[in-house]
Amino acid sequence: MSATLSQSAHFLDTNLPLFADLPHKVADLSPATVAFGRKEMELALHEMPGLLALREEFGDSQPLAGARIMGSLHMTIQTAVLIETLVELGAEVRWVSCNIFSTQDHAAAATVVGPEGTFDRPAGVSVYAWKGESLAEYWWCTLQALTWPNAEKGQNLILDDGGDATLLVHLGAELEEAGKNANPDDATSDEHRVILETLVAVRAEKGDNFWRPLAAQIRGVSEETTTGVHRLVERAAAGTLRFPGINVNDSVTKSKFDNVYGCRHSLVDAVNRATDTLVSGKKALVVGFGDVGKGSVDSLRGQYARVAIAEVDPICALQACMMGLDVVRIEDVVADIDIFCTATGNFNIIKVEHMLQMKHNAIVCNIGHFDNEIEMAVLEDMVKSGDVEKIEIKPQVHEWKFKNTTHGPKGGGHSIIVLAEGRLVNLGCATGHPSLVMSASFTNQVIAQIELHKDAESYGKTVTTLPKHLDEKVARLHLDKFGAKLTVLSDEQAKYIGVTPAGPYKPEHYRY
Ligand code: NAD
Ligand code: 3DD
Repeated sequence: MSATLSQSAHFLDTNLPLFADLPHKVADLSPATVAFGRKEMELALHEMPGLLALREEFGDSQPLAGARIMGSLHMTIQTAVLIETLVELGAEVRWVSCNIFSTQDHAAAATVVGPEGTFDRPAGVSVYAWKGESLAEYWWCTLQALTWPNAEKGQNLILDDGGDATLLVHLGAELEEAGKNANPDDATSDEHRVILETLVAVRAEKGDNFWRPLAAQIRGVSEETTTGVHRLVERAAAGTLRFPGINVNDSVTKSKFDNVYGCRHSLVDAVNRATDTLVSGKKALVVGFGDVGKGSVDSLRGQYARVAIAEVDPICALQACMMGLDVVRIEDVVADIDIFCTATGNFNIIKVEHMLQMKHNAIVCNIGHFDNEIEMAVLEDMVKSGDVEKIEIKPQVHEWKFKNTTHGPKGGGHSIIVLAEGRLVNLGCATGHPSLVMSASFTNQVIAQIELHKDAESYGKTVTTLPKHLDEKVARLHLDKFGAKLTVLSDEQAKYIGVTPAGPYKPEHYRY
């Protein structure tokens, strides 16, 4: 790596200066890794017609000229194609992953080098991401991507997935406005402590006016996922949102495709790659039967697992009944389940009290955004207390062996197999959703970024979704890939159902 490290203090256990002035930091920039990433991006682009179409439609007009985008979204091959689409439309971009396990290192490498660069003369985008980051490294990466070479020309847009980048900017600015410093002793989790330590370290190095000027340049954020949207809506309701947010998740062509069909593809992929355990015939419990839960159930049923669900929402529960699924409570079935998967976006779904009752070698995973769906922090504490032994089988696959239960082999302690340390399993143990599914999500993202760059100030401090005609445009862009032929509505028919022949074809309140 040619860049020299600055001399500022090292940050926590990263062995890296807090402000490293590095143009990028990825796992491996070797020619073979770069070439592998580039080839897979080439294959992916062919499966991402929406992004290809936007490059063709807007390549000349450069609608993102002047946009400086900081992205915090899983650094995968599909995201690499998204990034290069943003660049082709005129944007400057800096990027991190939004999860410590989801980076595909060859995607990061190819993105840093870019289409015109070489491994020894990278000419792509500043990426700070590698698979297997520590929590401190994760937040160090986020800080690097937020720190542009010229602070007066920092990011003016954020593209977020889960809201971590938006969170750090808001917390930093709020503390400065209150004339306060963060206090790591206020932390409610290991990750929260790292966030507070990050803020303390920044203040020590940059003083008390680092975050406010940075936040003031940001005109808006487009948010990828359900949990991130929840965080934005909470801030908007509390009056603390500093810039408008576009809720990409609730474009129909995102959540009813990515969240459903993406998880249908990638959950069983992850379970297979991680464990090689037969899924057919096994008893599986999916907790949460929303979009992700529906896709996850189909994924496991596709391998003929016997799937039940747990839900709190009677409508989703009734939908499950109509699909021939048992609707159960976890505590009633926990001893009988072979594969557990949480998909709620909530927390403390699978508790240690459940784990203590699980079958020997039951598989436990989460496909929601954060790791707190499974009580991982309590499990980690039991390692410290000697009640549980954590055994790495391979990266992102661990046996957690309970010392004091008696239903394990020969009456000894039983074990459970936890995937991706409770973090989203399809990106930690596999490669996430396929390109054609992510194409729809990311076409919405690019449209949202163009919209914010054009008109953010008109949105106020609100959270909005893209209009339906753009949702339908995204769908149209993907039909040819399936050889789908749309029927054309006659004027009379359009009038009869109260729409125009060109659409939109549904009222705003329509539920797909
Ligand atoms: P959703 O709101 O459609 O579904 C979540 C469901 O969980 C709801 O039906 C809710 O009633 C249920 N639920 C909440 N608390 C529960 C509890 N204690 N017990 C049982 N059920 C409970 O949300 P979604 O779009 O399905 O997303 C779920 C999570 O997955 C979010 O964190 C989202 O960000 C994430 N996500 C992950 C991926 C991925 O690739 N891994 C993709 C999209 C979204
Ligand atoms: N997500 C799943 N697969 C992905 C991939 N291949 N690249 C990037 C992100 C990917 C997560 C998305 O589904 C995100 O939209 C979310 O979590 O909602």
